[in-house]
Parts: sequence; C-alpha cells; structure tokens
Amino acid sequence: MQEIIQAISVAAVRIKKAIEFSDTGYSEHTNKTGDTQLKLDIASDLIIEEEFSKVPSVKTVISEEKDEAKLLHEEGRYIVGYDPLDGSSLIDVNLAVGSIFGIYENGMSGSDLICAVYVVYGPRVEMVVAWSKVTLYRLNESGKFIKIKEIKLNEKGKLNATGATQKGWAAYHKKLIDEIFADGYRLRYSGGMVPDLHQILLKGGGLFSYPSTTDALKGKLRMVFEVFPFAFVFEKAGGGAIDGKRRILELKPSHLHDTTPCFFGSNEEIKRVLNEYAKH
Ligand code: AHM
Ligand code: MG
Repeated sequence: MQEIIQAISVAAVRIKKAIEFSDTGYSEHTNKTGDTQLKLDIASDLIIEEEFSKVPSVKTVISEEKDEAKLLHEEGRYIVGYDPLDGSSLIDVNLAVGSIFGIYENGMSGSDLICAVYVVYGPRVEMVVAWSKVTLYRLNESGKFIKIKEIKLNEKGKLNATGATQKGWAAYHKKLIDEIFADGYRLRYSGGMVPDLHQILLKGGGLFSYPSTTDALKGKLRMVFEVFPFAFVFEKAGGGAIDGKRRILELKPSHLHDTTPCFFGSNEEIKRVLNEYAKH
C-alpha cells in the first residue's frame, strides 16, 4: 500500500504544477458521463496512470476520464478507481480542486475498498489517507508530504454543504435542509466536493448532501471514483456516509460509472437524514 500512496504523492506534485502553469481550456473529448473534458482532466489522468504503471501491486486502473478499466500489471493485487481532477471547472475561477482515489481488492463495490486517499490543491497542497486511521499530510517546501495530524470528526458539527439545483430537490429534502439551517448551521459550498468535504472533516463535522433530483434520480456523484472513497474516509474518521437510507459502503454499482445520491457527515447529522428519509 505504501508504494501506492507514494505514487499518489508524486502524481499530486505533478498535477499541482499542471494546474498552476498549463492550459486550462477544453479539449474536444467527452467522458463516459458526457462532460466535455478539460485538457487538464486528460493530463491529470495520464500523470496518475503513468505513476501507477511503475507500481507492480496495481493490477488495474479505472477513472472518471476513462471509458473502461485498464490493465497495468497482470500479477498486481489492487484495482485503483480515481477521479484525477474533481471540480476541474473551478480552476477557471481559481478555487480549490482535488484528486480522489479508492484502492479496491477483488471487485469495485463499497465493501471491496481497503484504503482511500484524496489530495486538495488549494492555497496549500494536502493529502488525506484513510486506512486504519485518517491522516492529514501537507506538502512542504522540499516537495515532501509531512504528517500533520489524525482527523477525527465530532459527533455533531456546524456546517451544511447542500449540493444540486434546489428546484430539482424533493420537498422532504428541502424541508430537512431548511430545518438544519434553522438550527443555526452555516452554509459552506464551493462546488468542489474535495474542498467542501475537507472543510467538514477539518472543522469537526456537519453535513454534505448531493441528493436525488427530478432530472438526476441517482444524483451526480460517481460511486467508484468519488462516493465510495469519501464514504470510507468519513467512516474511518468516526462519521457516516449514506444514500439517504442505506450505508454507502454496502452499495454495489452495476456499471463502473454509476452515480448515487449521497450524504457525508458526522453522526448526529447522518442520523437526522436517516430519520427524515425513512418517512419517504
Ligand atoms: P466533476 O467530477 O465533473 O468535477 O463534478 C463533480 C463536482 C463535485 O466536486 C461537486 O460536489 C459537484 O460536482 C457540484 O455539483 P453541483 O454544481 O451540481 O452542486
Ligand atoms: Mg468528479
């Protein structure tokens, strides 16, 4: 596992450089979900693939930007599912973005995940590794990731990050979100799930939701590349992750690019969602 984390740190430094200095324009390609890819999405995907191709324990890679899984080492043990540059359209307005990685063994269901890593490219570059614990690392001047601390969520937080277009929300979802705000929670939502979830994790807790909407019944966020890895991080940090009714890590995608509604948070907020959603 260490060699995979090491490859991610090398890729992160290369991607940070690409974000800072290379072309932020669109390419002429679309990904499996139908998004037009930025040149940076493609470049980041290739950087990561290149670094993993040097790691014999990585059998297969599959990413948000690839139509299909790619075999790297026949004898390898792990499958890595990743979103190379999540929130990439925010680079234009100079907001933080991230890379998300799920390291799976045997299959690509939530229960096959054994480690999750994400990198935030903000004013600083930080990497969070969830394995038995959740550890925060920060890139230093010499290009090395230094351990900062373990991340542990409080039982209840103060932040509310509400995703998706409100006009597509179910009435009961709107009621739940309104009640949470009425209880004093503050809105925090940049539109980049990596910095938005990172903020909740580091500020002690709260709720991030990306629900089902009238035009996207299964939400927007992809299980294998985005939702499972963060569900793993939140559970290991002492919080929870659900699709409204079920634990995210019990879900099984039928296709690699499947999406799911999702809620990540500290325990009190997750209980609150479960109670409200159980009525519908
Ligand atoms: P992307 O993978 O195409 O960048 O999309 C994922 C992003 C997430 O980072 C973020 O939480 C979500 O899309 C925001 O969507 P919305 O603007 O609908 O709230
Ligand atoms: Mg993404």
